Amino acid sequence: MRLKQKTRLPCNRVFCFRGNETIINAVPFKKVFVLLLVVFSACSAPAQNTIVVPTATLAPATSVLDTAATISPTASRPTRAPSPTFAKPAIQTPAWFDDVVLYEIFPRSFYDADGDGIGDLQGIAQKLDYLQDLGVGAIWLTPIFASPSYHGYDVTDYYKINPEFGVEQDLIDLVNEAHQRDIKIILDFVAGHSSDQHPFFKDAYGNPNSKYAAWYRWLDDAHTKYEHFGSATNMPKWNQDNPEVRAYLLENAKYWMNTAGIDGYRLDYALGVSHDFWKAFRQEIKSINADALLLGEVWDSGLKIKPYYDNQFDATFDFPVYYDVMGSHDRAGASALLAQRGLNAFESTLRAETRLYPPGAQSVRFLNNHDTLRVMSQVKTACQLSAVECERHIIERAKLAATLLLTLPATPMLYYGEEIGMSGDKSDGDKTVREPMDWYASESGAGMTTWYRPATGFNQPDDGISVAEQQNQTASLFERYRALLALRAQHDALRHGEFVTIPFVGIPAAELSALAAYARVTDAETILVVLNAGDQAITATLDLSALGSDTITLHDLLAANTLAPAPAQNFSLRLAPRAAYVFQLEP
Ligand SMILES: [Ca+2]
Ligand SMILES: [Ca+2]
Repeated sequence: MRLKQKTRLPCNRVFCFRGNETIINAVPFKKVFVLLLVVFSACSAPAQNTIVVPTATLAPATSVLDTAATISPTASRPTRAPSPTFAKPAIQTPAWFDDVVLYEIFPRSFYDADGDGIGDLQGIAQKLDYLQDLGVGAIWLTPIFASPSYHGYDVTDYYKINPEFGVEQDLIDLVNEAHQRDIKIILDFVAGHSSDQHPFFKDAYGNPNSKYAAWYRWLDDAHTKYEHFGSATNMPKWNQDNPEVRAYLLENAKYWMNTAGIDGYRLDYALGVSHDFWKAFRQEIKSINADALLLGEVWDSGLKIKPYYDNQFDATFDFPVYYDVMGSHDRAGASALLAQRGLNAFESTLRAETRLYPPGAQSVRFLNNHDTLRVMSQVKTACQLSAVECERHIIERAKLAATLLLTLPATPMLYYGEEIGMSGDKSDGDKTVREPMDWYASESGAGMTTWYRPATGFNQPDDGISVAEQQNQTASLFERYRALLALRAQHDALRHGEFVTIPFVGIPAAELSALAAYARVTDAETILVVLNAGDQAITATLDLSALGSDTITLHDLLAANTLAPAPAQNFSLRLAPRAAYVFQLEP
């Protein structure tokens, strides 16, 4: 089979696009999200084609764990025209981060090694095999330093591991054991504020003569009123204009790089710290390890995120696409995954980001984190069917969400427990999205954390939501996640491929809003992803002519079956409700 010559549009390491130029140019980057201070998180259709083709009926996607290995290598293909050059200079970012799946751990809730009910660093080390088996390549730990709070975003000693989590050697051991499995570890760094229990703040409070008086930002002469993070008076802001403060924070960040060999930092509430500080931060960290990752939390629009790629961060979290998909971080029922508004809004946002960000800029794709509703709580809908049927629908939609997460450009991130469908809706504060990782059907056993077990909690025994109940169950959400991570690892196109929008043909707008289709394309292979978030099965016709062949044969990577060849320009697919398909084009 010979491919047609393909044209390439601008692309950087993270995002590359081809497709309908009209769509590209008509959609400005429109979304500006107001940063809501979350207290503790410091935190078209082408012309109707009259060719009639047989409809390929898809078998339900069931298991994939054993399918990817049977895929035959793709034949070599003609080389395409080279990419155009760019006026924007590329930034140097750690290549390893393009190839991993990141996993966020809230240490207190993950795994308890010493039986006190509180998750700890030794516990995380004991579950590295679990994470490796899942396919995780990098771990972000939320704050592990001394702090009076359960979440740790208010630090009292940047040089001391929270004794509840362990000691310095535990972190060194964890990093070493992770590295033996080729897993990276990044720590959360809170540069914007300290705890009001930090000894420097205690010394400076109400004491203008304190050695540390100029370390914080006072609002009165008596030094009793001060700037703080959001409404959290227990989080006084550092005065980073003071060179001593800057040196103190930078020395500390370097300390953990040198002492524990960590692989970089997630920079908390980056908006609260000056660009100048972050530039100095980058210089210091990269001087120790040029391959270290600097991942900034810039909870804002693409326009606000852009400046942080100027000699500051390698990567940022993709909040714009997050909001396209999930709708709201603190309100259920707003997600495009519920088919109530256009599912494919993320496509124009991805294009806008490509235009905005410099080549090489990295992003993190995510559906939830410790500050947001859990994705499982976002995909629940009012359901009039039997409890069993309703549950099945929710899990199908969670699998759809997972497929989107793991097939789009950028580095995907899972929030612990997402892979088993833990719920959490912030209805009773942030703790509700930080419940103990549910390892066992009974919710008790080695390593289960117990620090937060309210009667109203989402975790319940024998509800099907636990690692033990889902591991090796081919239809489970956990096994779908594991399969998708494996696909991403095995298929370079899913990690590095161009993003190509695939148009639907002749579908009414009302039905179109529940659908999305896109391809990930390298010279060696093409992966096609088709999503139906609606509650109705639909026969959809796609125009696959952008993929370069006149006739297309698709191999369903999740269901392990091959569809009959059909004309590219008018490819008909029967899509089940709440279903996601990942196809490889047969060469
Ligand atoms: Ca413990
Ligand atoms: Ca459970």
